[in-house]
Amino acid sequence: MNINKKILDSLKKELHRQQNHIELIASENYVSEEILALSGSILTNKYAEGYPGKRYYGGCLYIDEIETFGIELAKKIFKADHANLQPHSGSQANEAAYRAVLQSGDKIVSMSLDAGGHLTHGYPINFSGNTYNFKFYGVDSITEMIDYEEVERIVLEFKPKLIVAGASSYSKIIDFKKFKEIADKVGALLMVDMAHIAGLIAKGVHPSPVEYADIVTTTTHKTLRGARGGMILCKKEFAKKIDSAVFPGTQGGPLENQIAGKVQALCEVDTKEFEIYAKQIVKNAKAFSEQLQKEGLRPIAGGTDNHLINLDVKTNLNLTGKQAEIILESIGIVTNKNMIPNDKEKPMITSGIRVGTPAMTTRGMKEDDFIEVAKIIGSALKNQSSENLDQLKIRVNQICQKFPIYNNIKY
Ligand code: DSN
Repeated sequence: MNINKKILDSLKKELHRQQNHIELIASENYVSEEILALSGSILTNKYAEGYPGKRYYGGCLYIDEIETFGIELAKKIFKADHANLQPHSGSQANEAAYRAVLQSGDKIVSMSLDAGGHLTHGYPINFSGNTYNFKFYGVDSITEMIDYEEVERIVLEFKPKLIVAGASSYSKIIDFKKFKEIADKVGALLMVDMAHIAGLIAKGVHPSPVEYADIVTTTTHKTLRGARGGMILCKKEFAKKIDSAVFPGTQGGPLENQIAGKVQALCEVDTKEFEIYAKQIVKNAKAFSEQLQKEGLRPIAGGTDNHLINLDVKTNLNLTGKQAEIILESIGIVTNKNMIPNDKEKPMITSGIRVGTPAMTTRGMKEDDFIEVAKIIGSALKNQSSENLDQLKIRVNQICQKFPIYNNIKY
């Protein structure tokens, strides 16, 4: 192997970083070595525009076998009529989903970004906000949870063609049945972006949207712990439209190496071990949230039902999210600053941080370990003296050594 030295140096440092920090970014995870191998496999060489059995290129026999296997597995795991594994990302899955059922200018109701939604759910400078006409719901100012009566009021008034449920930073159960009832009142379609919670849904740890939603989009690399990319599930009647909206509507050649990594992830999801993993993610998040609250960080919506906790660091600790993120990174704990409901700070500053348990649960951490990490976080945010931070850095390092990852990888 003769990897360019500059790239190799950075790769080695990145491996060291991934092994030696506590990863709390709620949307990140550590994939298996099998998935790493497939993502970097010879499948990257192949063009396969089209779908299994109907490709624009020759030589797709084995590519077809892998993609068909994955489609069938995705349908089985999520009890879906149809699956498309080709979206390169969650954003492209959402773009294709909109394109499949909407015309430019059509009306959509979705969750606002500051309440926990996603850029592709209508943010003004994103393609979604530029192309379609969005109206947003937020969260109740007291409970900080979705107020379904308010969603219904907005939907009845705005009469959208599509409702989007799902979020990037919402810690409570989402009632998809309720969303479907609201959609039916105005004859709207329901799309669910389950990117964050797909792995929990796969194992019944969060209620599934699949029976209620016309279209379900997801990424494959968050709680699903697969190769980086997207996937779309839908009802039978939308299958053709979804497939054409992905290719040739919004994409060209599929990344078959990534698709193989998604299929391997689905094989891993389809095991008892993954069910134990998904349940542990939530148990860990609950224990983590309770201890973080004791440390003075205020969990938005009072706690968590899933894998993530959005924390207000302003009210009790008088920090911005940006400051908290920097302090924690200095001791080897990686989080991201995050808007909290009705945040007065700008998106690059924020009053909160978002943390999640999927990655460190993959490394084997249990409730007591997360309680220990919560205490370290509390101490770091309350006492930023260099003596304290140095001590905490040592404790973080001990935790990383106790829960090793990728020890077999040598670059
Ligand atoms: N960037 C992802 C997240 O962190 O939630 C959403 O796409």
